[in-house]
Amino acid sequence: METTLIILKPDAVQRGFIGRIISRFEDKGLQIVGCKLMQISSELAATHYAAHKERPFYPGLVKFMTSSPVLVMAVRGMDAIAISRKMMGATFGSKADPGTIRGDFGVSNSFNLIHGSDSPEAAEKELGLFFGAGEVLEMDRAIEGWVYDMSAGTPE
Ligand code: IDP
Ligand code: MG
Repeated sequence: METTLIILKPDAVQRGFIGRIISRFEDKGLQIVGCKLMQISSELAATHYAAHKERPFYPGLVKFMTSSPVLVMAVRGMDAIAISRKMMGATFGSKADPGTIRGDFGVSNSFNLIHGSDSPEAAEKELGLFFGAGEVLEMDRAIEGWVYDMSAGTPE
């Protein structure tokens, strides 16, 4: 099982898409194991997006991400990282396929609604940045055996 960091960016929160976007993850069978509304500080935005520091869009990105509260989620499931990235769609709203979150809810290339970790290493690091001890929970789901085929003992 993988756990990934999802951020519903300020545009998603302001536009009232929290419920609809969370529903997509729940509908897919992924499990929400951490969730909170928070205001990202400039320091946290800088650390989170350090890889983009030299890019021309970086100052605008930090300004955007700190402009209004975000909803951060820890999302768990088999292949949760790749599945979430597919559900998000391509980076630019103008290019993202219909059926994806970015493709269905936006047209902007910078206000693109959602962040998702892009690798297991990034997920571990980013979950540590946004969640404190005890904020990502271990919890059994009663429906687990219907979300996954558990007949061989492991999720399939
Ligand atoms: P990702 O969010 O799909 O992983 P990245 O390339 O990691 O995309 O970029 C991080 C974020 O920076 C994007 O989600 C978007 O908000 C912003 N961004 C990326 N490229 C551009 C650009 O060319 N113009 C404006 N904003 C951009
Ligand atoms: Mg990225």
